[in-house]
Amino acid sequence: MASISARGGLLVAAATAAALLAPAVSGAIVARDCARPGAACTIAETARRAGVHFGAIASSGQSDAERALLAEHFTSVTAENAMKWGEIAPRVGNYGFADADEIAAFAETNGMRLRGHTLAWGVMQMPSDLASTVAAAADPAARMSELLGEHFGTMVGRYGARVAQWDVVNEPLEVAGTVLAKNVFLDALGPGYLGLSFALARALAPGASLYLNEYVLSWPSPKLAALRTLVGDLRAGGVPIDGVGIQGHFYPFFPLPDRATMEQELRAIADLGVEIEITELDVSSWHFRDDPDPLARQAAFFGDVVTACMAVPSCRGITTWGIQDGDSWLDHAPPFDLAAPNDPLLFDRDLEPKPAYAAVRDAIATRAVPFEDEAWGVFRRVGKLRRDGLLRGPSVRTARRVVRRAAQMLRAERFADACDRLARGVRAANEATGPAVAEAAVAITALRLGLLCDEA
Ligand code: 9MR
Repeated sequence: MASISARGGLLVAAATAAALLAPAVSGAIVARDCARPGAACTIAETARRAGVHFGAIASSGQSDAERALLAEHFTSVTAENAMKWGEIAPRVGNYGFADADEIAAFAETNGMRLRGHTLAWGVMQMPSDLASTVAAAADPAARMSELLGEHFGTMVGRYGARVAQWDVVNEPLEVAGTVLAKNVFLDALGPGYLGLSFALARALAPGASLYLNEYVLSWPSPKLAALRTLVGDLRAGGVPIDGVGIQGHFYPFFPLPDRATMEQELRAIADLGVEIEITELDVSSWHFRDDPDPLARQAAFFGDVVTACMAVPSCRGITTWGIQDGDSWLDHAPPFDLAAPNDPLLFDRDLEPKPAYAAVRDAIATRAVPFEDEAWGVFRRVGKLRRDGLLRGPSVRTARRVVRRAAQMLRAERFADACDRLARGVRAANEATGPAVAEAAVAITALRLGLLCDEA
């Protein structure tokens, strides 16, 4: 069912403004319907149309060409390392912001969402003197709370205006276990470090989405049940967890789950009432090493992961943990380096899209509403407004007729013709009378905006 409400307030506001003007009919319409499988759209274009995010990581070592791919094909950025506590402050309080600043500026310049990764990760990449500083304090728990508060305050103070989503806590559970991982925060504060971290983040970043990010969840396992219990209990206790990040590293040497299983797992977490994202997706080619067409198999698996996410309404985004195969952590981290080259990403070493790219794009497209369906929705809406007596006059008939014609044009991929009809539809709606004139004009204008009718 078509809906323009999903497009968000900004677009509707823009449509309202545009509806006041008589729309110009453009001669050079380039719109493609990204909701169609096989459309000539980038992943980023398709993701925007589907209302989801598709991201990748940024690091200071990336080339200009890699950054160009990031900006063109992705909608969201996560700093691979630069925002981790020990990377940005190798010693407690000793901050060097250059790399994180650069990545935040890159995201902003390119209109991309920024995920903040990560505020509290107690296992790796911490300031080298964090544990000793806390241990030396007269009251280690108080000192750790204070340091967490200072660190969160520093990070949210500097990046909060740009970070839409924070991985507040990363990997709180043991690798494949059901208990909290032993770490510097648990040592000092006990399990209460989780509640404290989210409460701090909420107070500092009231508008951001707060995530708990966890790994080794992609297979049915007791860890998944433990995560559900953990998140459920924390939320029941008032801890402000908005979302759960499922990392989605499909390492070599571990079996791959099937699509139905992945979907079940995502639903099991979404059923807690949280939003979810797949935050660190990569798929080692090791899995397909004996296949006659490894790239096709890898593409099919990527498609399955993304399809599973798209099938679960609370699954709002996906981030791949890298851009191109030549730059993946898997090739350097034991034991996964034994499978190098893992080639786990969407672009190859020549920065060309792999078959997985199109598989991902088409899977995302399943959540986008085709323009044609949207046009039929507008057609029905205008009809209802007329029946309800809210839209009156002879031009209503014209508006309905041209919108119906536009829907037919869209089915035939005659975008310029559809834009032309929709422009007439806006004019006709504006010539009607009754309290719903603006609503009808906005609905038709919103469709024109989605189609990029006025862009060359
Ligand atoms: O990709 C990151 C790699 O460069 C670092 O050496 C590594 C150190 O821990 O962290 C990698 O990113 C991890 C992420 O921050 C959290 N989930 C697991 C990721 C892969 O190890």
